[in-house]
Amino acid sequence: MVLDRKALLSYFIFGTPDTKYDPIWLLEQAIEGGITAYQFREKGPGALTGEERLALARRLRAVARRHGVLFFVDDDPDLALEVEADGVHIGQEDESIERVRQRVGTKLLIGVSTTTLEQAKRAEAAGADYIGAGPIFPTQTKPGKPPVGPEHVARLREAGIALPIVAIGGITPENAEGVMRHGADGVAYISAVARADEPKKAARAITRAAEAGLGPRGG
Ligand code: 3NM
Repeated sequence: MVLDRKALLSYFIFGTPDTKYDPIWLLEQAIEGGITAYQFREKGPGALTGEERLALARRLRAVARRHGVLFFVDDDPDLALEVEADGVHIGQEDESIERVRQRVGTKLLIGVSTTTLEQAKRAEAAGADYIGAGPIFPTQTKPGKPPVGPEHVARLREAGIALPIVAIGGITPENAEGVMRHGADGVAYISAVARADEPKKAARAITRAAEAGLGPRGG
């Protein structure tokens, strides 16, 4: 499928370990708040496995489809194919982009997590459809990696990276607009919505901030 980069504007990610809420309710709330993409990332202590994981992925996929929200699966091309996701997202430690592309062909979009310019260049050359860039700010959700700061996004653009860039790591309604102004196509976030007291409100705030930072772009 062809990726419209506008669909990456407000990219919510979560799995059951990231939230106290019912996952179906949470995704519906976030969609009402205006998110444009969702990634199923069932990772960490207490994460579902096997049939339970597959069943939840199917239910969330159906919700996303009903509302025209892009649906990605983290780190599992087979599951992504099984539930007919729009795409699969892979990290630097996961299978190579080339191998994943061989497996999924053009059925699925491929997103790749990157921290450095070199990784971004490699992802672009290998045929990724978008890159995640981060962690932009300090984050508890994926500890251990020093943040690269919002200027990193501008550096990627200055270096000629043309792929859609989704900024991730410590994104909040307060900082999303500024990150977008550095040249990102979207912001991706877990805690800001999955752990919010009012997820719909949080999703709305972060989406509006991202829109404000997108501004009138050429092309
Ligand atoms: N990937 P929060 S940072 C899943 O830098 C993930 O590639 C990152 O969670 C990267 O919005 C991150 O709670 C965690 O900070 C994002």
